[in-house]
Amino acid sequence: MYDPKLHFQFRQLLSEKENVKARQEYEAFSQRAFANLSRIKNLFTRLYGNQKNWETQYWLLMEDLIQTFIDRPVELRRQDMNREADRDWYLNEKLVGMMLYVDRFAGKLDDFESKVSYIKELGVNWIHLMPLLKSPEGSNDGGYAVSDYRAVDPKFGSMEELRRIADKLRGEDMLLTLDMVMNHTADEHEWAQKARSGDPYYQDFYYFFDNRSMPDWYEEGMPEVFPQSAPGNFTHIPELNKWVMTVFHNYQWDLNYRNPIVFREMMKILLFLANVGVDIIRLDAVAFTWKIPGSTSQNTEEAHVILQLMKACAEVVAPGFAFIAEAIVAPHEVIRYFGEGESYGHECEIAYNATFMALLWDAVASEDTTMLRKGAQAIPAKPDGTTWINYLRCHDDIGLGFDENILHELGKSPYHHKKYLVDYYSGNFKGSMALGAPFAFNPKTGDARISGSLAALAGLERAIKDNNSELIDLAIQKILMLHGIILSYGGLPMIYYGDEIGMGNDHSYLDDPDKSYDNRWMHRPIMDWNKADKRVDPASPEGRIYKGLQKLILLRKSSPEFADQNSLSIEDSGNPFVFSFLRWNYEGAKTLVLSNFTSSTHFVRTEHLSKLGFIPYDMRDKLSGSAPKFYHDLIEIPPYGQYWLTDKTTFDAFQAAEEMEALQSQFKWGV
Ligand code: OTU
Repeated sequence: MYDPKLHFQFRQLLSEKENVKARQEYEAFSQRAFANLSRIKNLFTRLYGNQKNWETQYWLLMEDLIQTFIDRPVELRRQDMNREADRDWYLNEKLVGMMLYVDRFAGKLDDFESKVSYIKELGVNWIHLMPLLKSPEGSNDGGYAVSDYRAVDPKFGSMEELRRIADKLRGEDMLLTLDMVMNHTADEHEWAQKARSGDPYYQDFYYFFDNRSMPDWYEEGMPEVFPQSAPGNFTHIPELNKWVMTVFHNYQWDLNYRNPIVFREMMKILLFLANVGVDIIRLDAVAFTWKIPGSTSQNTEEAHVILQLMKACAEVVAPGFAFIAEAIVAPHEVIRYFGEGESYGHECEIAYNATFMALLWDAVASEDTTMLRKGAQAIPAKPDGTTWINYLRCHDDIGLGFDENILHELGKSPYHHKKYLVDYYSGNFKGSMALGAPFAFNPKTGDARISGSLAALAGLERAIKDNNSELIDLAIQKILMLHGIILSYGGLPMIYYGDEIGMGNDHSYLDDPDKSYDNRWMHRPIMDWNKADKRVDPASPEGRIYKGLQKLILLRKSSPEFADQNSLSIEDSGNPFVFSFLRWNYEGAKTLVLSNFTSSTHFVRTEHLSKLGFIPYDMRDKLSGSAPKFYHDLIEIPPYGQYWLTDKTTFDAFQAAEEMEALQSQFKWGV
């Protein structure tokens, strides 16, 4: 809707600041603003329209947008204009991510710079640096408790160094992701300290209560995130004799987004990070940002409006800046983070496919893909132009919230099945080779999640300890097969650092009182560079995984049908041990991915391929470069084996692309 007064006032604000030298960029900025102003106003009034000061706050927000645009470096403004014209920049098959902790992976930011070549050698071109903004010295939840959003923690280096790395990555056509911890600050943040010293202005930045009556009401509906290490959702502040809301740890104070000043402050920080040169921001704990007493206080309508408003503002200032929703919630809830109604496709462009990740682990433990197939098929369709992050492991635990209807249908009891998975991955089940551990056991609900590195959960760590070469082979196959899935499935693959060389659990956290209460640290290893050096030895487990993964990445990048055009169909292979899905693009390329989830050989009828329009005996497997193995009218898939099957035309184009890709993957910086 066109609102003449709104446009007039915005023009006024802008003209006071306008810099004639960048006329073209300002023109583009105003056009984007005019296209979005009424939506921004509408979203803002939905959250704050009932407050006395809403109009003042609204105009201050407009000024913030103009100021952050003025502050936006010119290269980024130009990049915005290109990206706006081509939204494919975050959807394409060339993108492969890795997430890592700067300190645990390399040391300081400087040291990290010298390790970028290692990452790039693998084929990764998108890096998620785990939290590195200033955070308290003791417990800080791996940096997810921020005390200053505008400073890099000195233990990593400086903001200047971060900016330099962002520039260098851009020069290498690599993308950068950082976290925006938007639900809470550290109790050492300036706002929290002022609140603690009694300042009511800053107490209003958080959820403060004089007694237990409101907190008790909230508690009725709110689950506990860390029932063992941080029970309850409130913390008593003795010097004030007040209660403050702390959904995560007691040192992470939940921000009160009912206060429009909090929204504005966080919006400015978000755009500040965009201006540092972050391409894709991971918005942490987005499901939690708006609390309603008596409810779970997750996935509230207002939590979505906050994101939609943030997106609308970012679309004006920095349209080449994408959002990842970190919402580890049920599929029908996750899907809402891509935007609904008038904001359809305009909330977060990217979300973690946590359900798919957990289903993969379910299939590994069960040696059966029925649940995986049904569960993945039940994930609702998402808007065009949005995409998933597909991953196997990350710094968090694996949650096991499966669709109970599907479990029932398969004759499984949700309670017993979850218990089976936790026991299996903790190595407490006969025949299990896993070395993980239960995380966040809640005696009240019987709920638990799983910790452990990929190599620990997949049985590699144990097989190496036992020096069992047959089991080592199987575990490596399994690890590559799983990576082959996230690299070909619809979305963006995100590799977890250390997994590329099969790093096992790291128990050193137990000696650190600021970490020992949280066993997620077991799968946040300190990188072992001697182990990484073995990647050049093709006979070592490290070499087999690294080389295998490197090849999978190269082949993904040469397969345009793996770009996410909402072009994924999960099929029934006719064999419960074999997971099957079809990928295609609108230029006619298509690939069928078949994966054997068991330690024995399995077969799929050629009929499965012909039904999908393929001519079975003409098909080629991209992974081996040859035809698949036939046995009469069956295709044979070895233990934990995988095929990327395609027709001859797609295959020929693919081989040409592969050569090109191999040529292009050279590293420029540092020369
Ligand atoms: C996120 O976690 C982070 O990934 C965790 O590392 C942090 O501890 C947490 O936020 C607090 O900042 O909020 O939307 O282990 O899956 O807490 C889900 C549980 C989150 C995590 C969950 C998650």
